[in-house]
This record gives sequence, C-alpha cells and structure tokens, in this order.
Amino acid sequence: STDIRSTLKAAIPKRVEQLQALRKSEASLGELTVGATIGGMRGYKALFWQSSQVDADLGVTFHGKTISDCQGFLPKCKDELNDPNSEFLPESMFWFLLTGSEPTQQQIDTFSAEIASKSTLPDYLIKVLDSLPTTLHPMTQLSIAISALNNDSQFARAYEKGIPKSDYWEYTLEDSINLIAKLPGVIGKIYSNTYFGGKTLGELDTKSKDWSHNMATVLGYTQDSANVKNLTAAQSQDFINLIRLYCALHADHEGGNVSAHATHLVGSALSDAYLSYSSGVQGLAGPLHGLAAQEVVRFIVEMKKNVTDINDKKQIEDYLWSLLNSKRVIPGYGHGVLRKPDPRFKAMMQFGFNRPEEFQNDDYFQLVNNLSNIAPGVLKEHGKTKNPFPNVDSSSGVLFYHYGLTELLFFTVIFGGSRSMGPLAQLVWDRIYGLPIERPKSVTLEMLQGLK
Ligand code: CMX
Repeated sequence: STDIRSTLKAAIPKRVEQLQALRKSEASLGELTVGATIGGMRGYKALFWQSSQVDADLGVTFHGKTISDCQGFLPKCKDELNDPNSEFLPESMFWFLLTGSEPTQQQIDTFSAEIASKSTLPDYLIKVLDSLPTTLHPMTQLSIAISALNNDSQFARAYEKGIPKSDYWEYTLEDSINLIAKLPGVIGKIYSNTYFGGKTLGELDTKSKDWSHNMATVLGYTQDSANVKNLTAAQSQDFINLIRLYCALHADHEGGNVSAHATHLVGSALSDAYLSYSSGVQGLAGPLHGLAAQEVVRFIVEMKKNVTDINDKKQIEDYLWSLLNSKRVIPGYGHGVLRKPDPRFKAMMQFGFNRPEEFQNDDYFQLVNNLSNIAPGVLKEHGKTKNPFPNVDSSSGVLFYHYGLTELLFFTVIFGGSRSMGPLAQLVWDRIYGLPIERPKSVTLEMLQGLK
C-alpha cells in the first residue's frame, strides 16, 4: 500500500499536463462589472481551486462527491469499523482532497498514526501560548500559534538555502502535514489556558489515536469517569464523533471564502504553509465568516430567554423581526454562494436526530430546528438576503454546547482546526503547478466614474 506522498506523486503528471494545456487559453469566464468589483466580486470566476466546488443549489462537493457519498466511502477509525455511529475521519478527507483518490483503510490507518506521531507541541510554542493574556480571543491565540510554528518550516528553511521550484511542493506538503498534526495540541492548549488556568485536561496519544480523538481528549473529553466535563464514556465518544463529522465537513468550501482565499493569496507570495494558513485563520475570525458559529449560539441562548415557548411560531417570528428591525443580521442565515439550505447544516442536524436520547429534550437544538422552518419565511418577507436558508454555522454550535463545550468564543477555533485541510491541500497543488503570485489590478473611484 502506498503512502500519501507517493499517492500524490502518482497523481501529479496527468494533472500538470491538463493544467499546462490551459495556461494560454483565452476562453472567457465572464465579464467584469463595476457593480461586482465594488460588491465583493460576487460571481467572479477569478480563482482556481481544485478539490471542492460549491453549487448554489446542491452545496459543496469534494472532487465531485457529495457529503453523503463521502460519509459512505471515506475510511473511519480502524478500532470502530463495526460501530454505525462512528463517523469518517478528517484525515481521510485531507487525503481525498489532496490526492483526488479514495484512500484505503490501511492507508488511513498509517496516515492517522503518522499525524499522531507528529502531534507533540515544541517547547517554544508552549512558551508563546503561555505568555498570552487569557483575555485574548482564542482565534487570535490560534493564529499566533500557527504563525509561530513557522519556526519549524521546512519550506522556509530549504528556500533560504536555495531549492529548485520543482521541489517546493514536497516541503510544503511536509509543513502542511506537520501543521495539521499539531492543531489538536494547539487547540487543547488554548482551551486549557483560556478557561482552565492552564490545567492539562487530557493527554495526546501520539501512537494510536486519530486526530479528532486527540482533539477531543485535550479538550477534556476523556473516556474515564473523572473527566472535567462530567460526561459518560458514551457521551465523550459522541463528542469525538461530533469533532470528526464537523471537521471533515468544514475542511473545504471551494476557494472564494475568506479563509481559503486568504490562505491562497498569502501562499502565492511563497509564504510557507504556517504563515499562509494563519492568515486564513484571521479571516475565519470575522463575524460574517467563521465567527458566526459563536454568534449563532449567543443568539439562540438569548432567544430562548425571550420566548416562553420554543414551539410558538409567532413568538419566534416576532423575535426575528425585532432583530431585523434593529438592523442586525440573523446569525447562521444567508450565504455568499448558496441559494438553498446548506447540506452541511443538514448533516450536522442529522447527528442530533440520530441521537434522540441526547437531543429530543435539548431546547437549544429543538429551537435551531424550529428556526430553520420559520426564519426563511421571515427573511423572504424582509426581502434583502439572497439566501434565506440556514448555513452551516446554524447547527454546529448547539451540538458542541450540548456536550458541555459552552465557551462560545471557542467554537470558531475548532472550525480553524478543520479549515486547515482544504486550503493546505490546495497550497500544495499551487506549488506543484508553480502558480504565480496573485496580483490583480485595482481601480480608483475616478477610473470607475470615467466608465459611466
Ligand atoms: N440576516 C439579515 N440580513 C441579511 C442576512 C441575515 N442572515 N444575510 C444577508 N442579509 C442582508 C445583507 O446584510 C445585505 O444587506 P445590505 O444590502 O443592507 O448590506 C443583503 O441581505 C444582501 O446580502 P446577500 O447578498 O444575501 O449576502 P452576502 O453575500 O453579502 O453575505 C453573509 C453573506 C453570509 C455574510 C450574510 O448572509 C450574513 O451576514 N449572514 C449572517 C452571518 C453568517 O451566518 N455568516 C456565516 C456564513 C457562513 C460562513 O462563512 O461560515
């Protein structure tokens, strides 16, 4: 069985030849307009992104495969093959995004073990994290940690020595794997420093546990009864599966979203994987993008305080109108590209529906569900948003909340763990293809006026 490096290597010649054939193509991808240029470039097909695509109606596909396809064929944890509740692994998704081919169970077992073996944090990074004020937003801490890891960048080191352009991708791949491997430890450290006075909540298993298992453990979701979350072993196991599903589904969402685009843009200057992805994380920290995950839970908790019956449609509608009338957005609704309910939203809700014993009496979960039937009507009547349906951030936060991850500011950090996978897979391909620095032309107000 081949490993991730040789599987990728085998995929390179054909793809490079296909891209090469297009390099000088003058086929048009559409017109640029003044309105769209000052309107967030909506609709511009101006980016090349290989591994995923978002259709306005169908949502995301990964190399043409839907979420449920991926749930069917991507490998799970080797110890849980007969457990129907066990979700496929984010490392399987990374493999698939990167190589475009379906990994075997054995390949993922080996890759997962490699990631675990590289998960220990270097001492300097622990010092950096320990020196940060606990009042610093966890997303800022995450981007600082990822930037600091550039201390270990194999690409940056090799570039300084001088390497041929054709070798860039191999160093970028090593940096990407190392970065992904360190994220559970980084995320656990930020969590413990920010909310538990630096107390170790669980130990990384550098030998046999998968990436999500390790992330859950360092967040305190250990399988022993003495865990800080006071959960049963079965609930901790649910949480591991929640991390697996959440992180696999959030790994990539084509190239134009802020976190993916920022990573790609910064990477185009040949900044290494750490610097590139830390910019992606900074973009993810914006409330219109990844931070919406925290805003949704804040909003749901607040709404629950304001309605006496979570099944009363009128009360929910009134609450939504009060938000809209005070010129606030409904968090978790709308999307730059999608025009239907986000299939990731549905997959995350399904996680809750599959566990009625946990969720049928969870008012927040039920409120999110009720809201998904009520808010679209209100937003349509309001008439502004082009997509009145729930996006992915609508559902994920309340699931975390249910299992005792109640620190709202932290949700986007887990998103930041997940989103590394797609943009870093693309960054490796950017290097394989030798794509140039991104440098679009800008225009001034006077130039635009002159076009009228
Ligand atoms: N509630 C109220 N108004 C909304 C709205 C919402 N959920 N979504 C869009 N609108 C408004 C916009 O503010 C805009 O109003 P103005 O013309 O006054 O500026 C108008 O509808 C048109 O916007 P749009 O073209 O439909 O949406 P955009 O592509 O500009 O923005 C998004 C998309 C996601 C930023 C926006 O829908 C939004 O702010 N949603 C709430 C925040 C959110 O859930 N973000 C998470 C997105 C997923 C992710 O990236 O993680």
